[in-house]
Amino acid sequence: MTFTMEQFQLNGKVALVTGAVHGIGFEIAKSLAAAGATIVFNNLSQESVEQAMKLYQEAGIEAKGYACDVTDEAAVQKTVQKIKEEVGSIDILVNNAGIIKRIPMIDMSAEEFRQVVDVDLNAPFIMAKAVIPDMIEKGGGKIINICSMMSELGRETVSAYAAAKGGLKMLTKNIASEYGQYNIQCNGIGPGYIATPQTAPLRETQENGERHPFDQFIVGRTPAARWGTPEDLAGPAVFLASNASDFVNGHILYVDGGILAYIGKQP
Ligand code: NAP
Ligand code: GCO
Repeated sequence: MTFTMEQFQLNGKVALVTGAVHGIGFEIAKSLAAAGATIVFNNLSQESVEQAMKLYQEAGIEAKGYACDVTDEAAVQKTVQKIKEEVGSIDILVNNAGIIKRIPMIDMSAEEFRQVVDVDLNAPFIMAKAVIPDMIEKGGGKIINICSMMSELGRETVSAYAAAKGGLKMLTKNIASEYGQYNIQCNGIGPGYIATPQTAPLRETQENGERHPFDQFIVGRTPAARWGTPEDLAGPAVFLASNASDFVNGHILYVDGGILAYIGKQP
């Protein structure tokens, strides 16, 4: 088929972005809306959903929010059914909700490790499982899993997060392998270091007024020489949600300003 810009349009599509009340999820939801999709989102509490509804309204987007814990399979099944009845069945799922606990591994309890794996790995499985049957029935769909630098790299204090995001990379490839025959594309976005509430503790100015050492470390480690912004993920998200990527499956698109390509500055 000859290429036209129409291939990037999402008109008539229903997109569910999990945890899209601020940060990366909110920006991805706005970009999908700008490309024509109808947006639904969820977050843990009704209060945060209502606050976010106002943000969407201010941005001129008619989004519908649901209070739902992505780790609770029964609640997810119920919410996906409710979305189908109230908005339409889901064409695009973005597994964005995530948590991190920065604790040295030998000080981390097994319960803390499980909590991270539950939100960052088990929940994308639960969410994908809930939407795939309708995608099969309607002849296709898009699943985008928000992975991480930690899908490829390790560092001190993030063992659970790295284990979960590494697992999410492989879940992505497996969904592509298992359901590609039904015209379902499952890909990942691997954001680099992005300025959001999740990374705020790594960017705080020190008591002595100096930059956080991690802030300097990341800027030096990134060929683009800056932190990413949630807006940096907008174009990649629209691409992976649209027909322009129909033969891209099981791929992780790293949006990292070049971190994974770079050996680091010589001393
Ligand atoms: P964020 O601002 O903390 O957003 C994460 C959202 O997920 C929050 O709204 C959070 O709810 C929600 N959430 C957490 N647990 C949930 C649950 N059980 N059910 C429903 N919602 C839940 O973080 P972000 O930086 O935008 O990150 C978004 C995604 O990108 C995450 O998967 C993260 O791991 C990934 N990521 C981030 C970076 C980065 O540098 N920032 C880089 C790579 C990947 P609350 O508002 O209630 O906390
Ligand atoms: C950390 C960070 C990271 C990022 C991100 C990188 O403590 O190292 O929070 O893990 O948020 O996922 O891609």
